[in-house]
Amino acid sequence: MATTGKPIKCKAAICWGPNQPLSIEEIEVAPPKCREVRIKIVATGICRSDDHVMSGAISDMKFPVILGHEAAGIVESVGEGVTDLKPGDKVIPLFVPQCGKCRCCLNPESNLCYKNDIGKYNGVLLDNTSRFTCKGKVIHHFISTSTFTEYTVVDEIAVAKIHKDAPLDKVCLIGCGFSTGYGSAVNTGKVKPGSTCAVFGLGGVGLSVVIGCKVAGASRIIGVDLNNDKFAKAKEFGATECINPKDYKLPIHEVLAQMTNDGVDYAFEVVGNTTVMTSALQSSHFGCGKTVIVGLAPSTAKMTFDPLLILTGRMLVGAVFGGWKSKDDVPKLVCDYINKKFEFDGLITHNLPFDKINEGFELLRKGESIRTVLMF
Ligand code: CND
Ligand code: ZN
Ligand code: ZN
Repeated sequence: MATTGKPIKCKAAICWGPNQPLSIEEIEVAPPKCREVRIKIVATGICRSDDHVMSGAISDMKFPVILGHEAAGIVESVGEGVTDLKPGDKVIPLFVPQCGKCRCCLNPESNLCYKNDIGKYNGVLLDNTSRFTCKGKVIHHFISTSTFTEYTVVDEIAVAKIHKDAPLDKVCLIGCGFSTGYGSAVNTGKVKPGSTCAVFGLGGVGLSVVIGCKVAGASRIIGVDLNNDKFAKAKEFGATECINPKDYKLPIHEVLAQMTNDGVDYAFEVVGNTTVMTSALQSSHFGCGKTVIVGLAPSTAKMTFDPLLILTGRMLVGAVFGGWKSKDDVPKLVCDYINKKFEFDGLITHNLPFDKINEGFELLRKGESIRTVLMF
């Protein structure tokens, strides 16, 4: 390609600091170094985790930063030593990398590769530097991905090659929302056929939990949300009932206990609120109920609960990216989507041109969108 080995000037949305809109700027993207890949992003989704950073909920974030972690694109060029990718390949960036060598990568039960940047937020690639500059300033990367830009650079272990027929404007959701929710049900929760599930929070990730519970054969899937507008879509995706805590005087875990003969088999927290996490735990059945934390709480929040809840046999688990081993599993999820094992196009309620990114965040904050996919 004409651009190989040279810096690329392109548009990106910069987050200069918390509590301000993103600003569309011209940036310079350096060529990929050894074992790195430069990608032209084609479509990127807006996830609540990006909004958490913008709202200042993640206190150790480094600014300025290019956010975005749910996307699909095409390889523009590769650095030295990259053998599994070439220019023109369709790819999905991975916010949980897979190095294949660390303790977690070698453990079949774990997917949180040591090379991840979640919770550390160093905001750099593995060589400890950034490939982005704007107005003479270095701009940080975000959780190994940074997709709110026309071009990004990622480490080879943080990008997966996908099927050449994959529609990028849809499968971008496999980069986070869909896979995180779906995997939380089928991998982390290991939902069993005939079971009863409760899903707290019916956004893009929560609805993907609903899809996972349904594929796993759950017989009851109860959606819980403060916004009644989310219920129609939840039922389309497989929720058998939906309830709004505002409609009840009783605490929601007592309502669920009455509905389910003392509690659900699986409860999923997909809001990012520690009070809701405790409610989810309380809604699960003693002796056998399992609660899965999917939501990202503010960095200073603490969850409190009576340990007797655990002593009496409830399980509390959690995972990032639905427990998937990203580099291995993302290509398979894309094939499963192409082969119609599941359907999630309905999660995309809005498409906007990239320049309207702030409008996309407003739609999410007002509860009007599920997923907005930005197109370049
Ligand atoms: P989104 O904001 O679309 O959905 C959250 C839903 O929760 C909305 O429908 C709200 O109305 C609802 N809600 C808010 N408060 C309550 C409450 N008290 N009780 C019940 N429902 C409530 O968010 P999303 O679907 O994009 O993301 C959901 C969470 O998942 C969020 O915390 C995000 O940061 C997290 C997440 C986790 C991971 C991971 O790897 N584990 C990856 N991406 C996002
Ligand atoms: Zn996400
Ligand atoms: Zn690893």
